[in-house]
Amino acid sequence: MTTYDPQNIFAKILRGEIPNDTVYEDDHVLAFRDISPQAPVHILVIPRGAYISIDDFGANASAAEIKGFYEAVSKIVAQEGLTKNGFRCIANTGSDGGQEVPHFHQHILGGAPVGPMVVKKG
Ligand code: DGP
Repeated sequence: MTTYDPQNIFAKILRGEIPNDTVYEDDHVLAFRDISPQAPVHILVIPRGAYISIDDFGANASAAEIKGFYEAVSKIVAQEGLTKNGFRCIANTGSDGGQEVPHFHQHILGGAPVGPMVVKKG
């Protein structure tokens, strides 16, 4: 398994080395607006712990971290007014999943219909 790169951009954001537009934070997570939004609301939720991907997080995070992460997601979607019409959560993972930043992050997209889940190729 690849080792965590502490120089990835979200690690730098967590350390306060790069500014971000924070929408929520607590002991377990930081959530901020995506720099390149793909929907009217596009938020990234990241754990404070050093986890590369959703499978790394699920396998290696503590129960408190996992519970805290998903409790935060629920708070954020309520805070952003997304519970009435819905939203989409995406965790791109690895090269086939199109993951660009190797620190687990969950995208929350909403505020308008977000379109088909996957655009088929070929
Ligand atoms: P992914 O492809 O799932 O790894 O998505 C990475 C997302 O991170 C992408 O939508 C753009 C966003 N992003 C990259 N660099 C920054 C940054 O410095 N600040 C913020 N707010 N978002 C970033």
